[in-house]
Amino acid sequence: MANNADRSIDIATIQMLDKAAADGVSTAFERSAAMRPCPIGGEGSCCKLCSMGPCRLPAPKNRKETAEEKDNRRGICGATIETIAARNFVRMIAAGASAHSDHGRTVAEAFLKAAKGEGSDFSIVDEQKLLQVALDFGIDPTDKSTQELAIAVGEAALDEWGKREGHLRFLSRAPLKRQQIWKELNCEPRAIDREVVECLHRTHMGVDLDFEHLFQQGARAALADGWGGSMLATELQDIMLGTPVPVRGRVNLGVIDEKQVNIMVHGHEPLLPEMLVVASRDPELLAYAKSKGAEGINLAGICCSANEILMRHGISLAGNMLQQELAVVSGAVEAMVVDVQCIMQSLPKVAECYHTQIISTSDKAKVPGALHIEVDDAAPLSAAKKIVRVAIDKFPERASGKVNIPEHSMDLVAGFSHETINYLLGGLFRASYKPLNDNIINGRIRGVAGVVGCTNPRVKHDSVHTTLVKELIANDVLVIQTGCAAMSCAKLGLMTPESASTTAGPGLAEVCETVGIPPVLHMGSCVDNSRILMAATAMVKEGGLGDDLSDLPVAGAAPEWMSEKAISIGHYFVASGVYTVFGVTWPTLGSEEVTEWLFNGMGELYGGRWAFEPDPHKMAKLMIDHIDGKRKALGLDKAQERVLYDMDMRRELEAV
Ligand code: NFS
Ligand code: SF4
Repeated sequence: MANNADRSIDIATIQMLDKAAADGVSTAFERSAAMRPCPIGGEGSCCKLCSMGPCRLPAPKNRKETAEEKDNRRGICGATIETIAARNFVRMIAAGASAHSDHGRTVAEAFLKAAKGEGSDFSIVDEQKLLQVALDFGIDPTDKSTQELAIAVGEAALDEWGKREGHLRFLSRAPLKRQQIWKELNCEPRAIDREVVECLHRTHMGVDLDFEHLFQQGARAALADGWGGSMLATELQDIMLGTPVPVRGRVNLGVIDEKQVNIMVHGHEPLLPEMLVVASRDPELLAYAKSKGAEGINLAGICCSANEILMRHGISLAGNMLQQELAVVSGAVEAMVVDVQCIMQSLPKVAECYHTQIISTSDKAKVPGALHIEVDDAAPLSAAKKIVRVAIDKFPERASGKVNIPEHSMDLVAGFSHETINYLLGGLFRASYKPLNDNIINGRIRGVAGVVGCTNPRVKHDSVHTTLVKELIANDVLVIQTGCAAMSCAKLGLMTPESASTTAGPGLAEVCETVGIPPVLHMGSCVDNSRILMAATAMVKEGGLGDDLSDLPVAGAAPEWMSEKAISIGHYFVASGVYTVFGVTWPTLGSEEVTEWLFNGMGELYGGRWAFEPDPHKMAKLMIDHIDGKRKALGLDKAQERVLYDMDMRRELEAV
């Protein structure tokens, strides 16, 4: 049997993996050890787009192929390895962009209902942001009531998915030079749905057969995600649910409470989770929980649903993607409520071993073996109450002999929206990015890195994220995070302001201590990567760091990525001018030419480029070298030594 300590650096995870083994429960960790990834598909050399194939085109192993051999390496239709690898990649972008954007659409529909007052549980909470979005949309707010403005914004927002003319409205938020680059490359997204559809059309058998031209459409769809679907999701959620401000919370499986009814919310769209927050505090339901012998109702989250309610309410994070099965394995979870994305089909199977009820809630996603309680996205409170009731009814079924909750959990501070960073650094009355820019210019902060994305059992859980991030902050790079990556680092204590003095380099630590922020900032869920775009744009607009996103001393990474959404995110960062490094594996390695284009050629056009490096130390070096290169180009290159995060420093951190 594999040693579970080799599978994760997280004590709570290892403890639950041991329990799963003892309980005879299979987990993704174990299945991943048993499943050898297909090497041909893994490198993007397999095409299954038509029934003349599937065609497999692996390069010869252990030797360089001749030019003639390579030219003959073709699918039945004659497709080259470049076309096949690029088509596969662009389809990943399309799927990822559609996931984020369809989430955005759900939010926009609920937003318009709320604006119209059509029996919605939601209302307009952040009027300042409503006004900002209206102005960015070119809507004149004069003589409009809040309701009229919200309706105008909601209708304009929904048009972004299918309008017939023009380009996405939020593109105008980007620095002018970036907008010019997009225009010259003819990759400005027109309407969100259209770009995804065009990806699928152009990658259909026998359509766009020029790989560089395929990537132009890939960029359009990815930008339609970052500056479209994701940004719309974030902004409309903020207007309806509140823009996050710093909030304390806790993270890891230890937040499951033996004495309470435990409800895990898992998935992505925040509308139902918001209402579960309300329902879990409902006096009637609390009394009902007590009548069943529980002390209360404990709501906690997995994946991005968790990040959303953490950011706005300080609700605890139970864990990241790979911990979803393990929460159930604790034996103390009454219900796991899922909607869309990153839901493992194994959950009902794991739940069979305990008393946990898996509840699916989205009209888009059913899970065999789960109880389906469909939620009307405009009025989810009654569904939320029904769900909480189901969970409470499960409490008496809990078998105490099967309960073993990890003790481990950690404090964190989250809620760093782009607006919050503005206020924190500049003060409420003169909100500004100037202090951040100044500290980058004077070298206290070397640069900024966005470290985002999933967890993946192909690498040691949480270890690539945390090793990379520790090395970055030790080198005075301020780290901003979203998604599952954020939870990996939070679990290690890197998201407390106190951690700055022991983990950050002297310059970064000084800034963090002065402002009272952690060296690693939690910016939210994966659609909230759009907050990172806005923060980077604000840095450009503040001045002193160049006139485009590609001039900034910043870099991005998804060290443990697994989902197609991560590829879409990476591609919109690259197409926005950001150097972006992925770990685990790289899906175009089957074509040297395509890979070379993404890693270098793309940089000449877009100013941003991809890189692949699974080793976190080397990844840190790539990112820091890139940041230093940008500093040099800006004339900010005072010599700085790279600090390697050594064992002593690591022990010191683990001791806190
Ligand atoms: Ni992002 Fe969020 Fe996590 Fe990856 Fe899945 S939860 S949208 S895709 S696994 S970071
Ligand atoms: Fe093979 Fe071409 Fe069909 Fe792909 S599209 S499966 S390469 S024949």
